[in-house]
Amino acid sequence: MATNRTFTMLKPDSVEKGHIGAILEKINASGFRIVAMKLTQMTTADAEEFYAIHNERPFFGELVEYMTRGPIVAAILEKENAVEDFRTLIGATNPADAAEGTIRKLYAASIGENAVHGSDSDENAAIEGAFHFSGREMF
Ligand code: IDP
Ligand code: MG
Repeated sequence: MATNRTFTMLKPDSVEKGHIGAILEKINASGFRIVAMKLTQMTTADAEEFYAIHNERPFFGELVEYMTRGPIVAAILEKENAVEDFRTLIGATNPADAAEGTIRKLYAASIGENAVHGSDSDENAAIEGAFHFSGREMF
């Protein structure tokens, strides 16, 4: 059953470039309610666990390095059809392939440094949300 929730991270490049406000504005304007949110920094162990599914990929080391180099904004978002609609809002993994007006088209530099994360299923949204937040931090 769809939970109507998804999980996102505004990745270190978005925080470094001062894009937090603009990206959150776009998320709110697209009808998502913020259920939980915090500025935090992932440790190497955190990033290795969060992205464990990619640990055999050639870019894994680069990905862990990137995701731990500075703070991120982690958030749980709520909207009808949240997972799919948020993936549409962020655009393709590679910003070169992302549709006009999507967050990655607007703010991502490359396939590696691509500004935002969005969960790819309801199941992963629940796992990823629970990775970053306790029940008491959700509204
Ligand atoms: P997604 O974030 O659009 O779901 P995934 O394929 O799940 O994309 O990859 C997770 C993250 O790993 C991407 O968002 C990106 O930061 C990084 N990544 C994916 N493919 C590459 C690549 O070919 N080179 C470098 N980094 C990559
Ligand atoms: Mg993914």
